[in-house]
Amino acid sequence: MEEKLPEDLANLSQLDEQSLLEVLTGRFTRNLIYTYIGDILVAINPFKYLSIYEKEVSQYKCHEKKSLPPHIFAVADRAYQSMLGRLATGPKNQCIVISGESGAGKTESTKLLLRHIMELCKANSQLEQQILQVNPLLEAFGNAQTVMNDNSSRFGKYIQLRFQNSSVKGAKINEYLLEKSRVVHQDEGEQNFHIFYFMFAGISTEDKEIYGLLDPKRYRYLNGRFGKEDMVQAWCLKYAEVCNAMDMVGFEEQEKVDMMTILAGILSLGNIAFETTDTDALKVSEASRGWLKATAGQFGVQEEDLLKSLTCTTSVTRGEAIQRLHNQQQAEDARDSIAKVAYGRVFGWIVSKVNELLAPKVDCDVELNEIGILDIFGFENFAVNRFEQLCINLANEQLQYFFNHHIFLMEQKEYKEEGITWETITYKDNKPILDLFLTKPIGILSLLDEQSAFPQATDRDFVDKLNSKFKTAPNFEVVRNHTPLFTIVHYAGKVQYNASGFLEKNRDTIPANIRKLFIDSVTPLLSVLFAATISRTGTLMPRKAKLQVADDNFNSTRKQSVGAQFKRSLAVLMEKMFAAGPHFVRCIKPNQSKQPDQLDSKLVMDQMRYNGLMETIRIRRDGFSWRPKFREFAERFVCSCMSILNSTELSGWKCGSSRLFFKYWHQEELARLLERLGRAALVIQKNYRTRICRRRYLALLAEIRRQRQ
Ligand code: AOV
Ligand code: MG
Repeated sequence: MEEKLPEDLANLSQLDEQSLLEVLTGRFTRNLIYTYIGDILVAINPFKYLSIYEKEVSQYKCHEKKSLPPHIFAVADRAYQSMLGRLATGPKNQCIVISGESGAGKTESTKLLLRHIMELCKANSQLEQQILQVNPLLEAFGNAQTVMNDNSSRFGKYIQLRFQNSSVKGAKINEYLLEKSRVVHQDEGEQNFHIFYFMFAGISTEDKEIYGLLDPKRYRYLNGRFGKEDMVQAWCLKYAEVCNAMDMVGFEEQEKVDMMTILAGILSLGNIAFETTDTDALKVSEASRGWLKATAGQFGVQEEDLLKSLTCTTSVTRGEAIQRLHNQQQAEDARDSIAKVAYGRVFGWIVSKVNELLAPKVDCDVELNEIGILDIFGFENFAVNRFEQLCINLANEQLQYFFNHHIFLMEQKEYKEEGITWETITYKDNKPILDLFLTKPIGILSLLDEQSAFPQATDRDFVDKLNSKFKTAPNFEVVRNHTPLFTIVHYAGKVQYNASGFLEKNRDTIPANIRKLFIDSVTPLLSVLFAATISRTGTLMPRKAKLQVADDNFNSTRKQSVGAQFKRSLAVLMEKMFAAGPHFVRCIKPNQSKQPDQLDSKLVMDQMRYNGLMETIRIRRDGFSWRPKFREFAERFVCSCMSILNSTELSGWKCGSSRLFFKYWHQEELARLLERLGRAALVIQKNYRTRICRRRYLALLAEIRRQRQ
């Protein structure tokens, strides 16, 4: 069995798609969901609880890879040891990049990684608990049931753990593009954000009255549906967990009350309907007068003001306020946009609050190192794909590119530069797709911005523009249809997008009168949320902070479009990740029906192909994934490097013109050899670490060069 089901695919003797699939399937049926490709972890979602996260906690600590089966904890251990400089040379900051389609297991992996890193650094218990509580909190507000995943992340997040030496000092979350439209609309088989259901299930009858919450089935934004008994019980527990998390992280009681009231207000708002009168003016339907009153109460605003902001737009031209009356559709749009913006602001506020509370409390001259964990929304292809899916899939393209860049591009470029004999491994380069989105001046996002800037332009105009610009582009397909559709051939498959609503969602403007309405709210939280500005990367910034932060973080007075903001935040993220030591977890979804013990071969094969698994195995098997510069290497192993390099146990490494080329397993072997060379050697090494002795260094260079000839 061992022979047939290797733990490391880079050791496969026979390498073809079929045998690879057989290995993964064989392991999966034995509940072996984790498999290595060298230093990369492949994880197949088991869709059931496996008891592999208990005793393993104490095993995967500073362990040798070969000594234990593949595990997600091993990735955490490796990232942590690398950050401490125990394993390799290279940057101290680390990033763990988790990829895979929707429902493949990214978020669960993130939680396991986080848990294990906290275990490894033996965090002080309060900070550890706070950091661990961030997830249930963010999931309640940012996750929802979709057809692909019952707990689908509807936002992307990059969690950065900050360390001083080996102990954690704080954390910071960056969030990306919450799918706000879900608040007002959910497709068939999907739900609103979890928190709404948790709230109804968990809140006491008394509190329901205080917040003004009625029977959940009465709310249009919840599609008039609620859960069955067992569901409600589970949600009730979840609500308690969220409340507990808010307490642990450090939210104040009043803030929680305000927040719940705003959520209740959003639901009431959704029930306001409009009708035209005989005089063609618009009014709130008789049946929803009560909802209008309730909403005004919950939002802490005047009923007339709320009504006005729903039924007309006020614009200021040459100093004169001009009112334009809404038609029914416009009034409904205004209602929905208030709901979306209010929810979006609450979410943004939670994240900034978490960041404030978890910010490292250390002197500013203390050097902090970082482990970042990236958990975004996975690749999506629904029956109808909208602006949100376009952004989500773009983010996934970007991640795939990051993976390709590290694994194939950089590595093979160095072989060439350093004169290492190498047979090039080709891989599916998705740069053309990224360019299709991001290139200036004529990428999809720029075209969208251009069209969004014309008040009269329609979604159809946008698609017509795309069609004329990209009809010959390799990853774009024109769709002839009455509806504004277009198709993109993504790295993970073809997706047809429906552009209806693209311009509106990209502009995402809040009319001045709505903003004013909320700034004047007597609910302190609401007022603060709307007085806040949004930084260029999309993070919510309280107004007073503006003066303290460099201008660069801020918008100019003109608001950036959602697309432009997203593009920028992705660029910032990539810059950070490119500067860190990367660790990859590739999640695979075994079946579409979310069932345990079922593996759909075609589905898995598709993912293996678009992930480039075969190519990855080939490069890990034949290639050299650790390529320190001579100097880096010498600094790290200063006193013992020649004896190590000359050791008969270390074979298969090569020497380039300025770098050494090691296989992925060499790092561990070196660490072990170093250990064996004794404590004395280690002590000397430690002393020399910061300032390498020049004479030794030159001798080493000469020795390496001599060996190379
Ligand atoms: P995702 O993050 O990759 O999708 P999740 O991490 O939410 O996917 O996983 C989906 C579901 O699969 C979870 O709710 C669990 O029920 C199950 N699952 C995943 N990993 C494990 C595991 N290691 N052990 C047991 N069950 C697991 V999305 O957020 O939709 O892209 O946007
Ligand atoms: Mg997720």
